[in-house]
This record gives sequence, structure tokens and C-alpha cells, in this order.
Amino acid sequence: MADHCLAEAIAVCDEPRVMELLQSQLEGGVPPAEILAECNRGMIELGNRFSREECFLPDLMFGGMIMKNIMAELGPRLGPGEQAAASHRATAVIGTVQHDVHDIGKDIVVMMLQGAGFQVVDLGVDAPPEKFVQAIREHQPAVVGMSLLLTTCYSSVVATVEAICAAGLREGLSLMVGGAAASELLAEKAGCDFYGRTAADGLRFACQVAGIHPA
Ligand code: B12
Repeated sequence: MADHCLAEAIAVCDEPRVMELLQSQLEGGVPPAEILAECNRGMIELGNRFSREECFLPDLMFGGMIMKNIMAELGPRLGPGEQAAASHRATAVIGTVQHDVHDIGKDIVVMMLQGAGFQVVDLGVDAPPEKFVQAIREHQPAVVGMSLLLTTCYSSVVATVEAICAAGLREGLSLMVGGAAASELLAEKAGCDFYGRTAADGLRFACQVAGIHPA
């Protein structure tokens, strides 16, 4: 059985303890997929702690780095069946909208989603509407995230949503928007389903629409 201590250690970003528990669970024969699920729960709890203001932005970034180290250990140990299961995880497509090159916040959202077990297709910065459309067609995500920090890029969000609708891809798709220039009003005017003030809000919404319920 995977140990809840591991999730707790991730949620408080205690890296030495995380790596120690990871090794002992691997040596104790706990299946890597079980360990991974426990780590995903830890990342979701880290997001919850951030929302409760029990930790801050650097903790989210550090948590993402810890998850990358964990995946470097666990990835090669996942059997073909488990890898196939991992490749059928819920998918999120996310990018910084056209004409905006800010990516620090978007990258935190990416790390949080990956940490919670999402397969994330990161479109990078200055992503034109067609790039979102193409990625949605190809990857059929549960959720799409648009990030923007420039108020001059409101029109890029509107154009992206319009392109998604024109391509006939809007139905059944959840759209969220975030970043310092985003707001409830923008989400409403542009036709998004959700405005996330923080990466943790985005993670919560994505988990909700993908039916991921942390234990
Ligand atoms: C760093 C920075 C830059 C760096 C970006 C480096 C990089 N790799 O990202 C550089 C120097 C390149 C830059 C360039 C410019 N910048 Co600048 N930049 C900033 C600064 C200081 C910090 C942004 C940041 O990273 N914050 C930290 C992150 C963690 O916060 P965040 O992005 O908001 O993300 C959090 C949440 O919003 C959320 N989130 C983010 N995305 C998403 C997405 C979803 C879906 C969800 C749910 C949540 C979510 O999660 C994060 C964690 O909770 C801001 C100041 C500010 N107040 O934001 C100005 C700021 C955004 N920049 C500004 C401007 C004007 C510019 C330039 C136009 C300057 C110029 N004249 O060239 C250029 C724009 C270039 C372009 N085309 O995009 C203005 C924008 C003003 C406005 N209202 O539009 C700001 C506000 C500064 C100011 N006060 O004037 N900038």
C-alpha cells in the first residue's frame, strides 16, 4: 500500500522526506502507479494549501520541481500497461494567447496540472487561435486554459473562443482563462466557463471537469 505520508510530504514541499519515502516505497515493492497516484494527491493538496494561504507562489513552483524529480524515478518503472493507462489520462491544452509572451504563471499552471496527473499539451506563448483549434482537434482535451497578462490581449481570448466555436469544437469542452489581465468579466464576455485567479483555482476547475476527485 502507498503511504499517505508521501502525499503529505509533497503538500508541504519537504523534498528530502519525499525522496526518502519514494525510495523506501519502491524498495518495499509498492507498485509505481500507486505511488504516482499518491503523489498526484499531494500536488492537489499543495494547491489547496495555496488557496488557504498556507503557502505561496514559490512553493507551487518548488512542488512542480519535486514532481519532475519524482517522475524521473517513477517514469521508467511504470510497466507498459501503466504507461498506456497514463497516456489515457485526462488532457489539458494550455497556452498564453496571441501577442502575449508572459509565461511564468502559465508554466505554474502547467506544473500543477501535470503534478495532479493531467497530460498537458503546452502551446507556449503567443499562441494564435488556430494553434488552440489544432491542438483541441488532435488531443481532445477535457479542459483548455488561456493565459494573458496584457489587457491589450483581451481580443486574442475572444478570437480564440470564436475560432473554437467556428471549428465546431466548443460543445463538451471546458474553457478557463487566467493570468494577471484576466477577470470574471473577461471570462463572461469572451464566453469562457471559468476565470481562475490563481493556478490552484485552475487546477481545482480542471479536476472538477475531468472528474478527478482527490481522496
Ligand atoms: C515578468 C514580466 C515580464 C517579462 C515576462 C517574462 C516571462 N517569461 O514571462 C517580460 C520582460 C518579457 C515582459 C514583457 C512585457 N511586459 Co510584462 N510583466 C512582467 C511582470 C513584472 C510579472 C509577470 C509575472 O510573471 N508574474 C508572476 C506570475 C506567477 O503571475 P501570473 O502570470 O499572474 O500567474 C498567476 C495567476 O495569474 C495564474 N495564472 C496565470 N495564467 C493562468 C492561466 C489560467 C488558465 C489560470 C486558471 C490561471 C493562470 O497562475 C499564476 C499563479 O497563481 C508583470 C507585472 C504584473 N503585475 O503581473 C508585467 C506586466 C504584465 N507586463 C506589462 C507590459 C506592459 C509588458 C510589455 C508590453 C512591456 C514592453 N513595453 O515591452 C512586454 C510585453 C511583451 C509581450 N508581447 O507579451 C504590464 C501589462 C499591463 C497591462 N495592463 O496590460 C505589466 C502588468 C507591468 C505593468 N504594471 O505595467 N514582462
